[in-house]
Amino acid sequence: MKQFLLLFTLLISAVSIQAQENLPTDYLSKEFHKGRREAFRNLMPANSVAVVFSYPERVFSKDVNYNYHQNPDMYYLTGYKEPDAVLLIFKELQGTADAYNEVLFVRERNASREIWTGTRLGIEGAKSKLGFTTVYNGKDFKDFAIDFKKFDKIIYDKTPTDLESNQSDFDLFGLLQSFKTKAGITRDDKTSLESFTNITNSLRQIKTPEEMDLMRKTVKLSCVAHNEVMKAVGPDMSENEAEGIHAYIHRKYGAEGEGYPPIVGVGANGCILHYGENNSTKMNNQLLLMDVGSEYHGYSADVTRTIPANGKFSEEQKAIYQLVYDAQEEVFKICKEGTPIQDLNTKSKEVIAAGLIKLGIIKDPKDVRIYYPHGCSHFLGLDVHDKGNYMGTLKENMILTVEPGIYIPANSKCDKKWWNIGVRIEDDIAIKKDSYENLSAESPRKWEDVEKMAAQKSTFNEMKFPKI
Ligand SMILES: [Mn+2]
Repeated sequence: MKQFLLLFTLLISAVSIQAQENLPTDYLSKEFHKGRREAFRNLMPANSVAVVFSYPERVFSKDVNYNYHQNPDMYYLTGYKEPDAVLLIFKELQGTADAYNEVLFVRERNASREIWTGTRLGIEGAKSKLGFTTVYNGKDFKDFAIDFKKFDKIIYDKTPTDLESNQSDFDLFGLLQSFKTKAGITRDDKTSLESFTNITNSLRQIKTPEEMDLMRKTVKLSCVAHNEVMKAVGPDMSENEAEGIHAYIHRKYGAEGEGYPPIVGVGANGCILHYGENNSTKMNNQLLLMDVGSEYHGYSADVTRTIPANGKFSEEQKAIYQLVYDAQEEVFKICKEGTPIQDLNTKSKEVIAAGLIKLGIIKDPKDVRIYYPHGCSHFLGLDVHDKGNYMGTLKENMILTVEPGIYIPANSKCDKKWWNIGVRIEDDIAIKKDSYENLSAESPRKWEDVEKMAAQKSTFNEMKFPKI
């Protein structure tokens, strides 16, 4: 038995050593996360504590979970990527002997579980890799000596209400229960939730230089993917194959995956805003709308390109495409520090309304919302629809999308020559003092340039796979 245990231990240490090899070298540093906690603390009111939980694990089917995705706020403030964790940030130093102003409770190491689900960071890892000094296992949270009631404010985010305990009182369900019991919370306090939202909005809407590097990378490799797909698509390709090429290129360049479920739709499908089935087996001569962005070290790109599947825009497709392009160009002109964020949407609606009237598709500018029902811009970062204050003005180092669109489904009240044309062009913009930088400029937007890119030879068309 002893020998078995020894072998078992050796096996586990071999597994954990191996798992640490050949990791990416450009993850956010522990200094970054520490700096974000400092910035968060600076915005907290006197005598307050903030409580941040990991996101729950979610079921894909029966006993199989979705790939785990951390709560972006937890990742931003700690770099911790595992479930069942809670972070406490204190405005003032706590305790006397070993005073602390932050505590992280992590998943306990567990050799037999780690064989199944991978190496856990544990207390030591959270200290050495994430730079925390005060770290405990989740199971210690319940009895952790903290009197939440002594604080003037407890700052926390909305928590999930549909969890069931799956093992013990130190999974997320248990951590939440302990928190609410210790803090005497029976109903969420609105001002606590608002404080959390306000602080994380104001931090996450401005990107630090480290975040800017990751954003450039995720947007750039998404553009490379769009360009390769433009070259590869043809009337006989399926939506799903086009999505697969995007995914392949994202991963080839180091992305973890996609920042949101990819939208790859031809013709009528391109007119469905959050189309996700991507199951049309052929594209024929329709327009292909692709809203696909990678996630790189937590940061999401959000790029949309619309291309003719056969490589050439028809006159009607071109007219709609050009109008969307013009709207985007007009919005770019006001992308600089000081512009009210709502103006981006207003400007894009104005241009598209005037254009649709000119083409005879609508008569009343108010009807623009029939064919352009969504907003023009959102913040972009750890979330594809990132946190930020939408009622404020543009500030340096914000990153937003500019994404006007026109969608004319079949049976719309206009000439049927326009039916089933759906166009969106979406770029990711970094705001500067007097201007902007288009991070997604590498993928063509002008219709002439799109046709040129589509006419290029594709590596993917040269590849030979067995017939099945
Ligand atoms: Mn978007």
